[in-house]
Amino acid sequence: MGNAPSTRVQDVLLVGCDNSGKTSIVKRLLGDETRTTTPTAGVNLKSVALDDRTPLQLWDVGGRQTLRQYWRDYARQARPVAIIFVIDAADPRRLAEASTAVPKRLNDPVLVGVPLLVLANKQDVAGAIRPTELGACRKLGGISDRASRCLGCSALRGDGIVDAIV
Ligand code: G3D
Repeated sequence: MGNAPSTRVQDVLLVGCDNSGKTSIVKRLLGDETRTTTPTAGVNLKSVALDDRTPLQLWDVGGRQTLRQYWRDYARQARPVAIIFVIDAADPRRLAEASTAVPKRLNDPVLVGVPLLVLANKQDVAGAIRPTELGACRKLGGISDRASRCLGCSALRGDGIVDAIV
């Protein structure tokens, strides 16, 4: 997400459907090994320093349908430097849902041009959609208005998360 050292905390917004693994990813980044998660009701704010560079504040926002209307409010509070869009790659049925729910909320003025990292989570599951199959994010609602990368990870195994973010 950039190489310039900074002491200012940088805010990162984590979005995606419920059950995609957002909270598990945050736990991995925090070094929390517990497997259990509870659905995020509003937003969980967590600070994490992955290396000696910029500390990040992660905004893990609830992904349930009824909560998505609030993403815009959190985005306006966070003014994020990056957005992480988490996909449950093991559940192709919800890809369509994710690909409409997230892109339409990226249009907010405070999110214009903010770089997007798409994490195709649950790569440990046999048959999970590979990041390359997501067509460099083009299947995800035709997002083409910003820099974006699409990478695979597994919050369960801890693979691919830190590398994707630093
Ligand atoms: P959310 O915050 O996006 O709603 P969670 O998602 O982090 O709460 O995860 C939802 C469920 O997916 C959890 O299972 C969690 O353990 C599981 N999960 C998260 N990441 C992975 C992964 O990489 N691989 C696999 N196989 N499962 C994962 P439960 O059973 O607690 O609902």
